[in-house]
Amino acid sequence: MNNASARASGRPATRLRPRSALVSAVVGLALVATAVVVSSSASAATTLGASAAEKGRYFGAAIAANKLSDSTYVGILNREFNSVTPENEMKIDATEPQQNQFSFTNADRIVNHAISRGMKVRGHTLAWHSQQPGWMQNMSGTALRNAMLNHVTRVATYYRGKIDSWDVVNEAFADGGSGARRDSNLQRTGNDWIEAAFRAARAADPGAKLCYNDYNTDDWTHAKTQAVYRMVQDFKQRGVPIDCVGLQSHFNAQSPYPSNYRTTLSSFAALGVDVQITELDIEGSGTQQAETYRRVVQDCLAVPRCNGITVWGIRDSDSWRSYGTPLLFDNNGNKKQAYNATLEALNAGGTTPPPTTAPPTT
Ligand code: G2I
Repeated sequence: MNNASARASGRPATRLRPRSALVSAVVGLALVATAVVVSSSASAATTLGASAAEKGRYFGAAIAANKLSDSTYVGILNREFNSVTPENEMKIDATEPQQNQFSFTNADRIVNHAISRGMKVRGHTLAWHSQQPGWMQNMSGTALRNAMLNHVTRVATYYRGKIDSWDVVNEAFADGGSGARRDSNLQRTGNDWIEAAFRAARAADPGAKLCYNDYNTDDWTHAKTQAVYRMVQDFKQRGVPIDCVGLQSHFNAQSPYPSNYRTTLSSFAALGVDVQITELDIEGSGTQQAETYRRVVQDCLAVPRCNGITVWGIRDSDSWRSYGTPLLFDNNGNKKQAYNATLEALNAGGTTPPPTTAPPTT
C-alpha cells in the first residue's frame, strides 16, 4: 500500500521523507485531485445492484437453480444483482409435489446463494391457479381451501425471516374488460380466498412484505388494473394485511409499455403499499428497447414507494421469451444497449428515495 492509499483507507501511512515545500505542495494538489476523481466516480455506480442500492432500492433477477453451476451466469448474477426471485423453484408444484410432502432442495439452493451474498429474496409464489401439483388440481371446496392455507402456512413458515417480499397470490384477475376475478379452482372456493391467503402468510412470517402480483396491470386505464387497485384499496380499508403490489411488466408489441405507467405506480403507492416491478422484460432490440428500459427505471425512481425492479432472467437465452431477446445481457453474457440505458437511468435518478420502510403492522 502506498501513502495515498493508506491515507484514503484511514490506516497510518509510513513516515514521509523530508521534502521541499514545492514538492509537498505538488503532492498535496495531486492528492486533492485524486480525491475529487474518486468521489465523482464513486457516485456513478458501475453495477445495477450498487446503483439501485444508492437510491434505497434493489435490482434483482429471476434465477434458476439448475444454472447455478454456469460460471458466466453466476458471474453476472453476483456482480450485478442484489435481489433474486426463484423463477420456478418456489411454485406449488415444486414445493409440495405430494400433499403434505414438502420439497425445498432447489429453492434452498437459490435462497442460500442469495443470503450468503447479502442479496434479498422475493418469494414466488404461494397461491396461484397455475403450476399446481396434480393432487391440488383435482381438489375443490373446503378441502382445497384448507390445502391452500396449509401450503401458504408451511412454506412461509419454512422460509420465515429469509424472504424480503412474498408474492402471496399471483394472477387472480381475468384479462379483458370485465374487471372480474379469474375463474379457477381457488376462486371457486369463495371470493375471500385471496385475503385468507394473505392472513395466513402474515401469521406465518410477520416480517416479510406481502405482495399481490399480476400481469397486464401496467396500463392505468385497463379494467384489470382498476380491479386490482380496488381490491388493494378494500384490503387496506378493512385491515387485510397487504404491503406491496407487484407489476410483472412483460412488455412486447401486443402489451407495450404504457405512457401512463408512472401514474399506475404512483396510484398504487398512494394506497399505502410498496410497488415492485417484479418480472420486467421488454421484447425488442437496440435503441427502442434501451429507451423503454430507461423509461421504466425513470418511472420507478420517480415514485418513492417503487422500491425495487426485478428482470425476468439474466441473458436473453435464459428468458421464457428468448425469441424476443427481452433482457439486459446477450446470449454470451455481454451487456446490451438496454443494460447501459438501465444503468444510466439508475445513476441519473435518486431525487425521490423511498421512505424508510417500517415493518409490516397489520
Ligand atoms: O410466464 C412468465 C411468468 C408470468 N408470471 C408468473 C411467472 O411464474 C411466469 O414464469 C414462467 C417461467 O419463466 C417459466 O420457466 O412460468 C412458467 C410456468 O410456470 C415457467 O415455465 C415452466 C414450463 O412451463 C415447464 O414446462 C417447465 O418444467 O418452466 C418449468 C421449469 O423449467
